[in-house]
Amino acid sequence: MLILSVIVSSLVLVAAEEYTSAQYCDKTTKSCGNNDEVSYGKKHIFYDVNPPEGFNLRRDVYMRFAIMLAEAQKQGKDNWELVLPPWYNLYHWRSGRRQPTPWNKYFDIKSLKSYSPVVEMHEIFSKTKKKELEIDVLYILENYENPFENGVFNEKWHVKGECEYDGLYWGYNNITAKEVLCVQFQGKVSQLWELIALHPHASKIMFTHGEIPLHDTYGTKSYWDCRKSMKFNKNLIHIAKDYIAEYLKCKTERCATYLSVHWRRQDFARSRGNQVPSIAGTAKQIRKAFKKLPDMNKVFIATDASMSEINKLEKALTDYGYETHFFLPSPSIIEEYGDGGIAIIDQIISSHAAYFIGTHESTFTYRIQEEREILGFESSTTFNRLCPDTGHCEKSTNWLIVD
Ligand SMILES: Nc1nc2c(ncn2[C@@H]2O[C@H](COP(=O)(O)OP(=O)(O)O)[C@@H](O)[C@H]2O)c(=O)[nH]1
Ligand SMILES: [Mg+2]
Repeated sequence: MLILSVIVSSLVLVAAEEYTSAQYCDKTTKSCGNNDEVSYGKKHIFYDVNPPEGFNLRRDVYMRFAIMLAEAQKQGKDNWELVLPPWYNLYHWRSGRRQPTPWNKYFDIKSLKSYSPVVEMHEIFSKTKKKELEIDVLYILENYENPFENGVFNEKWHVKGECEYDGLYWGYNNITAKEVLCVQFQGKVSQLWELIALHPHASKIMFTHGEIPLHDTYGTKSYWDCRKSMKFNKNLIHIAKDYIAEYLKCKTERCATYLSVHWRRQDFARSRGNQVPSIAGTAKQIRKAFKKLPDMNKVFIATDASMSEINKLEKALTDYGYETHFFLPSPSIIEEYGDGGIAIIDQIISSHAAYFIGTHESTFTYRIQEEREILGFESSTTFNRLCPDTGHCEKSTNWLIVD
């Protein structure tokens, strides 16, 4: 058994290396070779996000930067590109993938590029022919201790001075920085141009804690244009659609055959116990929703719950007479796409359901709601949430699409 698991894990590593080898060079084990800088005339913005943040908040942080670059491009500032930060060591993704994963594993890069000037990390390496990369200025963003000085939230920043970077550069050993500066920052992402302007000769600028700068405007047409361009990788869409056709008996974009639920557990169940329902409470709320959908009896559950919780919910729903579905990935899907890909498949399946119930304040749920807005569902079928068993249940905010 041990031997088998060693073989399986080395296969995963080999597979991971295949698609990252173009940009990945581990200084400790290989010669990194040719270091001649061959610039292709573009300047680059790199960013990273606070390590514990999950995939779906990271998608929102991406949008802040992508919109910043797209808006600048519209105003003629067209010499900057945004480098897509490879996915590495995500807190919730426990299985497989120890190497940095490029965005094309999860997204349609052509579509991202149609909205904003973005490049994959490996494109930088292959275009410059350089095996090591030196960032000119790395800004470590920090929050102000008191964001509301004299009771007001003002936009501002303050360079504190040189400091140390103890991050991982997305898992790469061949990336370094010439200058590292700590800066307190609050306000809109477009304010970062002011920090960039302090170094007119720099061509590679990086920001850590990309979650600190805020959207310039949230929920506007730019927001939705960017959001629409965040299409998933076609293979993941294909897997999800095959599943929907086979198990949920639907071949259209807006299905009429099933209800879907995003049942967030893990850290939510542990640290927000009074905001999420019990297993029995979840089943009861699903039954209540079915009362509004008289001809339906299929439910799809997207979840990060443990197997024992899944079994209990499945039993409760089956006892009520509902046909209950979970996406159970094959070993080859786990190997190829890891936890991130499986989460995306769960999101796609949930997005196409006739009726959706999400988890309050989960960015995983928010991204499903946005997808449903893009698909053109009635908002009453989308902005529904699981309530705690007892106590107040605040209504979901309806973030409607702007075309
Ligand atoms: N497969 C799967 N994974 C989930 C689900 N819900 C949460 N997760 C995992 O847990 C992570 C939650 O982090 P995040 O994306 O930030 O969403 P949030 O914490 O709910 O706001 C996701 O990225 C997934 O890896 C689910 O329904 N299905
Ligand atoms: Mg999270």
